[in-house]
Amino acid sequence: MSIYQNKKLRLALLRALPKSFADALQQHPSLVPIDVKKAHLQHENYSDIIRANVEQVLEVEVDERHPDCCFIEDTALIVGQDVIITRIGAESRRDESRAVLRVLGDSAVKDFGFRIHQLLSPACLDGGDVLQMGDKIFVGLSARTNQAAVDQLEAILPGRIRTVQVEGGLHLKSVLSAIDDSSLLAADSKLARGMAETIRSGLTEKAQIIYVPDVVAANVVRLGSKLLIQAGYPNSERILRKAALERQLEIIALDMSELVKADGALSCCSLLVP
Ligand code: CIR
Repeated sequence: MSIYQNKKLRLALLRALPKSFADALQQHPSLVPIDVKKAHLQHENYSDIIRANVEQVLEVEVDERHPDCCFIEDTALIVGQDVIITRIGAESRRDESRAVLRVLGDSAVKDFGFRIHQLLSPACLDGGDVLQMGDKIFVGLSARTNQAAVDQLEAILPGRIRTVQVEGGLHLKSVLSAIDDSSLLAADSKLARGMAETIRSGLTEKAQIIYVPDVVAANVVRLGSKLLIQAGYPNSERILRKAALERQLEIIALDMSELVKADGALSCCSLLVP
C-alpha cells in the first residue's frame, strides 16, 4: 500500500520535542540560537495536524537525554507489514530507537500485524535517508547511513533496495522527497538534481521531477489528500501550490524554522503508516 494515497493514513507515531532541544545536533550551528519555546509551539502545531489527519496516533514518550528525539523518522522504517528498527548513525542518538521499538512491539500494534526487524552493528541508518516510491526503497549512502545497512535491508526486502550517494545534505531527504509515487520533488541544485535523476532512473514507472529553489522546501509530507510544506519560502511555495492543484491536493504550510536550525525536515517528525 502506498504512503501517497488520498485516504486517511492508518497510523502515525510522534514523539514530543524535549526541553533539551537547544542541544540538538546541528550541522552548521546557526548564529541565531534555537528558540526552544518557539520550537515547542511549531512541533505541537505539526503534531496537531498529523493527529487530525490519521486514524490512530501512538505517542512515544519524550526523552530529555536525547535532544533530537522528536526526529522520530530516523528510528524506524515501515514498509508494508515490515518494521525495521534502525541503528541511528550519530552515536549520541542511537538509543532513541529503543523506546520506539517498545511502542511498536506493544500489544496495541499487534493489530497491525507488523513483523519487527532490527538493523545490527556495523549497520547504521537514519530514516531520513530513505525514500519510498513505487515498489522501490531508495537508501541514501551518507555520513549517517552505510552499505552494511543496505545489505541488511536487502535481506529483509529482497530486490527492492536501490542506493543513492548523498552529497550536499545531511540526509537524502534533506534535499528531496516525493509528492506521490510518480512525482519527485528536489532542490534545484547540481547535487540534488543528480540524486533525483538517479532515483528517477531506478523507478519502474515514469516519474516527473519538480524542482524548487529552496532546499528546505524540497522536503514535504503527504498526508492523505493534504500536502504539508514549509512556510516562508514563497518562490518554492508557488511551485508547490501549482503541483498540489494539479493533483487535487490541499496545501498546509507550516513554519518549522526552529527545527530547521537543527537540520530537521518536515518528514523527520513522524512515522507514517498507510
Ligand atoms: C541530527 O543531526 O540527527 C538531527 N539534528 C536532525 C535529524 C533530522 N532527521 C531527519 O530529517 N530525518
